[in-house]
Amino acid sequence: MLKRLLITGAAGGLGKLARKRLAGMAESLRLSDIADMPPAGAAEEVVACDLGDGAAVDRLVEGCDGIVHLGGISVEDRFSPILNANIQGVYNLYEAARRNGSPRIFLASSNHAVGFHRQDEHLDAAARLEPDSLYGVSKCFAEHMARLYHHKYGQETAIVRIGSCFPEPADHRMLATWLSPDDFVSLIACVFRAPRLGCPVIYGASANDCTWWDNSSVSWLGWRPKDNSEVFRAKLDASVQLPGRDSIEAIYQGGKFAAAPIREDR
Ligand code: NAI
Ligand code: 15L
Repeated sequence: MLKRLLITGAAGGLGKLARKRLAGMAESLRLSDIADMPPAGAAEEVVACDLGDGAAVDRLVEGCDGIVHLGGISVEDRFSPILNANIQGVYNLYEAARRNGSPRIFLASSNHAVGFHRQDEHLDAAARLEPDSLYGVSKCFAEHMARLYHHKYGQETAIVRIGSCFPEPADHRMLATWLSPDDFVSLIACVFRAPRLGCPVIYGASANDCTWWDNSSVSWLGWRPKDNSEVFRAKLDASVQLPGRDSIEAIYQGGKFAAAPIREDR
């Protein structure tokens, strides 16, 4: 069992889920975000921290033997907030980890690091990075930081290209990208249970019939997702309109992110 597991982004959607579901994985949880969080319960610490503040991130990581890194800008945005949270923030996290015993990291990357691959392509861990947004570019940066610190310092990171982790898929694209909350939690458990991790790329998707991604290179991890988005297909057919067949949204894996213009930084 871990002694102290740090969860960044603890006020966010996945952070709240992790707070609730990961309590049994560590003697205590250190929960951090820039946004307000409910007060600490038993075996919890709540620490406000801007990931862009290097000294604060150093203090945050000190004394932790595992990190679930969920904090940051989680959708397309202007460059400056992405720069602070996802680029400076990830640099700060890896430097803090280097100075504090290299705790294992579960890194929330995103399918948008490869979102400009077409929906008729099948991707494995060796797929070329093809970001579909500034957000996607920041996730490529994070993945490269993980690789760099692995090669230089042996830092272990699970680079998880999360698909769409929500209670249900919200549109037809998510039939391929959906990651159920239960499968998300079981993946984190596998990552911290593995005797040796290295720095693998893992696609965070459930056992969906419709799939674009191949996790065979990490079968050794023992993660066996259980849920399947197919159970939601009829509901989506009845309630959600399909995008035009020739639209960018329908062609590329990143969907709307691939179609969105770059936002000016003003
Ligand atoms: P979210 O937006 O709900 O949570 C992100 C949290 O990070 C927020 O609570 C926010 O306050 C915090 N944050 C933002 N800037 C910060 C800063 N400068 N310093 C400290 N904290 C900051 O996002 P969600 O859905 O919970 O996603 C968590 C992570 O997983 C994100 O890194 C996201 O990119 C990634 N991800 C999520 C997917 C999903 O389906 N939910 C899919 C792919 C990736
Ligand atoms: C992401 O990276 C986002 O964080 C999440 O909010 C969803 O938009 C998800 O990708 C997706 O592609 O559905």
